[in-house]
Amino acid sequence: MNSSTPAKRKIIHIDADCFYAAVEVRDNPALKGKPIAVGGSATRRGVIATASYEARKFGVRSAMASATAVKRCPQLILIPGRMAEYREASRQMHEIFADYTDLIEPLSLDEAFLDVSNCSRCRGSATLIAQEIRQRIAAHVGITVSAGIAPNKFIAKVASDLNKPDGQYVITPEQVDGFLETLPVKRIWGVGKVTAERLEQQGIKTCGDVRRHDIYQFVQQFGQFGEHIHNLANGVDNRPVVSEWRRKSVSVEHTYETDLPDLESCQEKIPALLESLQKRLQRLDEDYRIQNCFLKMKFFDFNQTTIERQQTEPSYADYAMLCEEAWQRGQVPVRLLGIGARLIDMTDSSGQMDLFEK
Ligand code: TTP
Ligand code: MG
Repeated sequence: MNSSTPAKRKIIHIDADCFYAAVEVRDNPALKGKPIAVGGSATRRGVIATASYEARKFGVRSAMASATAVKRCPQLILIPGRMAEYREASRQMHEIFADYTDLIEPLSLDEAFLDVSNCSRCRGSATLIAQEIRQRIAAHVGITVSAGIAPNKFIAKVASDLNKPDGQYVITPEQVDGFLETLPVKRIWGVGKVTAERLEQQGIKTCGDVRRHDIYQFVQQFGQFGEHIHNLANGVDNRPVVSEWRRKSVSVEHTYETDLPDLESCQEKIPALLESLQKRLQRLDEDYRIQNCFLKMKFFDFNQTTIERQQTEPSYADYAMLCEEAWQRGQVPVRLLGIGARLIDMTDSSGQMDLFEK
């Protein structure tokens, strides 16, 4: 067996169960037990954000076109989202997390890593802490969450899926080797279909198989990513829980009900997009600076293009110009437009170096 022992940290990964749908059921108990989904309208090119477990039985999935979802499940109750409510539920969850640790790394509204290595509550037992957090969320937020408890982030994240919904799964440091032995290699972050197929051709299906191969073989084949795969398969994941997440960009986009036929009709949409982008930019703290502006254009055939240019104070004129450039690349009707700003974080010393070097 490999000699690398995982660091003895206690990481909890929390993930709410069908989050948006759960908030909807909480606020309207008549929906309980029914196939529901939160998403855009089926007649307006809407997309499913999430579905209740009852709807999932019919094959309704996140990111699926709402029209397809309704075909699969004709009795589906489709509900438009209420982001403010989801944000509030997320904030309440975080308030509970903060009673146990400062080291909280959100991955999305309903998902976060907690490093509870130094938490003395629940006699310092991460298993009991997770249980208590889940009970408190159920009682005070009114939704269920699942948890994975493990010595590192990778394993905690995999584990939180294993007893979903409303469950938790613990992998102690002693159980790590046995757990990884049969874990499919595609459960490793970043290992997609292509990499998984390449590995399978070499007889490598599980993390256990990875461990029986030399790390140098992986580095040779996949570079730094190969080293990453080999490390994770060996239970070595020293990535800390980073409590302050900083963003790299802000953007807004819109899919239009009917395709925009020409450049003028695209440019007409920019003021409204710019208004919502500016609202988002205003919410950023003062340590952010804009470095670039960009525009994304998706054509009716789903081909898409993104154009970016240096600009610290992007205006309508900048986006209109990017729009013209993007349009020239396709010159066919447009279904989606997005605009955004690339950011620099002034509190990040590497970002400042970049600025001075330019
Ligand atoms: P997830 O945690 O991926 O999904 P979930 O909480 O709905 O279900 P699960 O029980 O499997 O964890 O995403 C959290 C929320 O993010 C989800 O409720 C809706 C939103 N979301 C989207 O809007 N689009 C997407 O494609 C996905 C995956 C999620
Ligand atoms: Mg979830």
